[in-house]
Parts: sequence; C-alpha cells; structure tokens
Amino acid sequence: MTTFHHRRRAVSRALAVCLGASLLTVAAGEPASAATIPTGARSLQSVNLPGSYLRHSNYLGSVAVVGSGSSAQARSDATFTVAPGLAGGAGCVSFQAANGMWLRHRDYRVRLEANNGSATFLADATFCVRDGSASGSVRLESSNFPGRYLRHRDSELWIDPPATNAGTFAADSSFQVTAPWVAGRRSPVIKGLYGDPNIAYLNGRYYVYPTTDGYAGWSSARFKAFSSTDLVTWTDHGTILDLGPQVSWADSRAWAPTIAYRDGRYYFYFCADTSIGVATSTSPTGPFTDPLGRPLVAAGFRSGQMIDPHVFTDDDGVSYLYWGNGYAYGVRLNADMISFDAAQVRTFSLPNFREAPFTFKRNGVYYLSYSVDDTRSENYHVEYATAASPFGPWTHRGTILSKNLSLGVKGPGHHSVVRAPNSDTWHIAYHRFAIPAGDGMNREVTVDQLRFNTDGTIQPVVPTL
Ligand code: FUB
Repeated sequence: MTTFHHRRRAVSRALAVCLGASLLTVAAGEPASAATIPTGARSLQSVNLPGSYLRHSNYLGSVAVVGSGSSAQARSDATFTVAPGLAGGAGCVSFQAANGMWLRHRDYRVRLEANNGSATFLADATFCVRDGSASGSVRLESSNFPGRYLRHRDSELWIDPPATNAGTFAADSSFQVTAPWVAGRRSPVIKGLYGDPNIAYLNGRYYVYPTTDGYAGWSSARFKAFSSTDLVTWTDHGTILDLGPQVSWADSRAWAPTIAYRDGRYYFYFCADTSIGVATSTSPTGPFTDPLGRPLVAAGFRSGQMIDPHVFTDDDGVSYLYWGNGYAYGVRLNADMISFDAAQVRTFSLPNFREAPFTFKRNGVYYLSYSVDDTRSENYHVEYATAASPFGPWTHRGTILSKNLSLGVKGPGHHSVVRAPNSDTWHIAYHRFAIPAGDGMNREVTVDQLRFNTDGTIQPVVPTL
C-alpha cells in the first residue's frame, strides 16, 4: 500500500495546541487547509490504529483491520471512490462505495446510503479535506456541520467536534489516504451516477452531457457537463442549466440532453418534464439561457414521449433534430437552430425502436442508432440502421451493444458517438447499471471504442471495465 503525501499549510501564524499525546494545529486567519485527496479509488487508514481502515459494514461506517489476507468483501468494503463533493465546495469530496451508495452522516453517525438528491443528503455526504495530525494525513470536516470531523470512536465512525475525547480526537480523526484495497476500474469514466451521456468534440475537447442519476423517477432538475482531452481524465464543470430558476416551463425530469454548435453559439437541447427545450450559450459549459420561454417540442406534439433529442449537422451545414420514445422522429432545423417546420416532421420505421435516436455519418453513410427495451431492464441495448440520406429510408443492421453478464454489464444503452479529430477512430459513450449494485435509475457512464467492418457495418462493442 502506498501513501499519498499532502502539502502542509503554513504554520507561521498557527496556534499549536497540545492535546495529550497528539498535536492539533489550528491556523489563524488562513485558508483552513491545503490538503487534498486525489479522486478515484482510495482507502483510508486510521492514524491512531495503523492497519485499520475506514470501511462500511451493515450500512454503517466503521474502522477495522484490513490486510492482504482479508476477504475480498472486507477489502471491497474498505475501498471508496473519492469524487468531487456532492454539495460542491473547493477541496471537498464525497466517498462512494462499490455498491453506488455514499458515506453520509445522519444524527452525527456515519452511514452508507443511496443519494436521494435532497440538499441535506448532499451536504451530509460532503466532507472538506483538512490537514491531519500526522504528516501526510488528512481530516475530513463535515460540509453541513463545519467544526465537526469524521472520526472513529472505538470502531464506529461519527462526526464529532474536537472537544469530544480531546486527548485522542486528533489521531482518531486523521487518516492516511492509501492506494485502494481493490484496484479501481477504468470505468465509469465519470465518477458518480449518470445516464444518457451525450458525447461531443467541441473546441478541442471532448464534452459529455449526461442525465444526473440516483433520483427516484429520474427526477433530477439540473444538468451538468464534463470535459476531457483524452477521454480518461474528466473535468466536472458543475451545473450548466438548472430547471428551477432557469427554465420557466418545467421544474423536474432533466433528462438526456444533447449539444450543437453554429456560428459562435452552442445550442443545448434537453428534456424537461417530458418536453424538449433548447438553451443557448457562447460557451459549451454555459451559462445557458432559454431563448423561447417554452418547449421546442412540447409533450403531446406527436404520439409517444417527446424526449431524447439529438442534433446531427450534415457536411452542408444543415442541422437535423431527432427525438422520440415509442416513435422515432426527425426534422430539419431552421438556421436559427431553435425552430422547425412542424409540417415537415418525419416518423421513421425502425425495428424495435424504443428511444434515444442518435445519428452520425461516416464515409457518406448515415447511421441511426437507438435504444431498445426499457432502461430499467438489464436487456436494454442498442441497435442501428443505415441510410443514404438523413431521413432514411433506414435499413436495419442489428445490435451493437448489449449486456455482458460475465463482466457485470447490465442495461447498456442510451449512447452517443463521437469521432476523434482528424481520424477514423470512433468512440461510443453509453450508460449501464452502476456496477455492481445499480439499476435503471442508478446508472454510470463509460466510453468504449466503436469499430467498423470494411463494409461499413458496426462491430459489437466490447465493454472494457
Ligand atoms: O434518463 C431518463 C430516461 O431514461 C431517458 O430519457 C431515456 O432515454 C432513458 O435512458
């Protein structure tokens, strides 16, 4: 196990307070700490009980001895994915277990719970990283209760103020961040629960615009954006559109967005309360504003749900909007990108079509790929068709992405496709049930390569973990 080293804050104006055998350093008039924890899979070892690691057991936080001879379950329970703090805040993090649940405190006891999306949950699951009592160690201050720190009392994890058991508090609340007991997977590429990833290459970076998952009924109200130059390391750009304050006609069910660019503006198409809206910005990360003040495609406009937009722009600069659930629709967008001629909407015949149409073009061939079955089913998958025009007629070609139970991949779908710049290398972003314990509302996003046969047909995607 390796130990990560952390920069110590300046101590010139610090007050050193001797607490029994421990030394608690309190900075006066300075930022609380420069300590950080790298995101990704990590384990945390108690400073006071070397060899004991922060873990969960029966959905409660604890510390226990973990070693190379420990069971796979014990090592997994002592491994967390460190993610940027769910409630935000510079230098704040959250800890996700392998089953997708998060460490949070409730009534000061630290527990493992699913994200219910409430502001209280998000704050209770967010810890701000401070310097620990030993060199290179960290302490974790509650975001919701500043002044209380995560510590172990006997073997139980609590958040306590330093006054409690002052003699041992500093050491009991300090942890060495180590390499994970269970080696991290490459994926999900975006840490946390997200679905419906729309991937695009814009202005020299890859961007992913997903649905934020972990909410009953997919009831998240905010859209986020992530970007990367290498499809491996991703930057979280935070909320780019918040339905509550920024969209007058909908407050919930912020689903399945997509992005397009024209003449210096970005157009962000999104689902909200099962209508499709559009918001614009001069930056791919917003702020986005709603120029229409009403849906672009309102619920009830045609049969099926008016959801899952995608905009494809052809080589001649004409953009097309595709969408639908139960029925697949397409229409040419006007040059303003925020209107279309309703009389020109086409309905496509696509075998097994359920939702999430996505169109792209390679070597003069138009591909329309789409999701089949129900996103809550492990059998959710992606099929595709090809055509010689953006409106078809479409020739069904088969399945390109489906479950792989030997890898734990269930319900893969609602994908999008991007071409690496100046190449014939293609990537597919999609969601699957979070591994190992996710479901259709607790999904995670990954990216794999999309490979073509010489005749232009698509090879089945090989999921990599
Ligand atoms: O994320 C909510 C909905 O689930 C999407 O709109 C559908 O495509 C399905 O993935």
